[in-house]
Amino acid sequence: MTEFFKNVPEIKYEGPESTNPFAFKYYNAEEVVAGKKMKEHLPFAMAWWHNLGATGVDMFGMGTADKSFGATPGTMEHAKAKVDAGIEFMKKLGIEYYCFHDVDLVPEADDINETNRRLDEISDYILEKTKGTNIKCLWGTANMFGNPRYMNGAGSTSSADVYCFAAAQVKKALDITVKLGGRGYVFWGGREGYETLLNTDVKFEQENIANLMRLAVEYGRSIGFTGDFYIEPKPKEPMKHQYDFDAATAIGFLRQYGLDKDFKMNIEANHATLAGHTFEHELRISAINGMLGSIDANQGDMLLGWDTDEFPYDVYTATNAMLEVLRAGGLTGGFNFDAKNRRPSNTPEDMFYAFILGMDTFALGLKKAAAILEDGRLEENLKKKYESFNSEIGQKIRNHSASLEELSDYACAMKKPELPVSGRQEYLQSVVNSVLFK
Ligand code: XUL
Ligand code: CO
Repeated sequence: MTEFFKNVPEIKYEGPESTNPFAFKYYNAEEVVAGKKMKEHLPFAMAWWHNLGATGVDMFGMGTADKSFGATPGTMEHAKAKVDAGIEFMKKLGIEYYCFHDVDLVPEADDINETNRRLDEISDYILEKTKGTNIKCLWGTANMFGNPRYMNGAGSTSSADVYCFAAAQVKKALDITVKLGGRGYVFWGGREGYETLLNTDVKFEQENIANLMRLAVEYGRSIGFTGDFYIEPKPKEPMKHQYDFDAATAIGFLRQYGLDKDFKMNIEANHATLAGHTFEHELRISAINGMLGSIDANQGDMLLGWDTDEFPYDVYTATNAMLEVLRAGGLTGGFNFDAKNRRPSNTPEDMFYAFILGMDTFALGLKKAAAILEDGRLEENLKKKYESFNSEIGQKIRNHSASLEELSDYACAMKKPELPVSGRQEYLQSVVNSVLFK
């Protein structure tokens, strides 16, 4: 069998002192942190589209990376070479999951029946090639934003015919996800939004999107899909205004249309920052609503207003994110590197450096978040901050047994309250630093 990454050995853990570029410095799959193995805390996934597909094409120029894997792009031979290369890549890194869009797996044909046939063929091939390994699908999805037919959206399209094509793609992508053992199914509404209200019926479009999701749930459950459906919120790009702006918006939408029992959030770090939030904010909002499902692990650039999909290297952010994940008791999904190499990092070796960086960053984040929880000063401060709600009147507020008049009488009898306790933000930030750089 062809070896695609001949210059790259199996990547092993060598510890922080190692200077070997092909070694993990922090990710040690079997090491137990906060009661679980690192690999159980961090089910990492490879995004088929970026890792096996993205060549660095941008608005100003052609690709710089060769992702042909010895075959002609646009052919089934190439689709199969991608499977072979992808499996070798995952094995060398010890990654057990992958995520895909339907058209990442095969070139789309003019006739949807032929595309579906190709999907059957490639999914058979993937099953055959992953047999006897631990490699399986984390989540699948349908690309309902690339083809020109989706210029007005998929669930939100103005064309009933296009809506049926979206339904057909969702149906097939669900079939393939189930066949490949996927834990989840994602809806990222790339074109589900609008450019101008002058030509848009927002209510009509949102009802149609919800209906498509409801049909997907009904069909998925009927073919034995027991995993979670996910919405991946994003505020903008490609549309000026996307309906799934952020976690709070998407959760409200799911509740409004009765989809909240089947759906959770797939939170992407770069989407969070585009919405003007931190990554950890989006994780917290999802978690407190019981909807923290999966993570698209990447990083944006605060100086750029678009989705740069960088590999995560910011240990502060990863630590804050892992604090949220640990407090929530983990994910039902995993950590999908929806990230790509920078255009000038164009060699096969760079693909590995990128994953080593991302995996080590989250491993460090996990270790540091566990150490912060163990240290206890943050949790202790939190308890102290809300301590006044343990008083008699505080208890009544918490169990909703006091009326507005009673609270008012209490305040009037007091004449003037003391100031709340200090937030101690700077102290807490120095606590975090002292744990991080111990
Ligand atoms: C786009 C994005 C997608 C989704 C899957 O910004 O994140 O790749 O993750 O459609
Ligand atoms: Co994503």
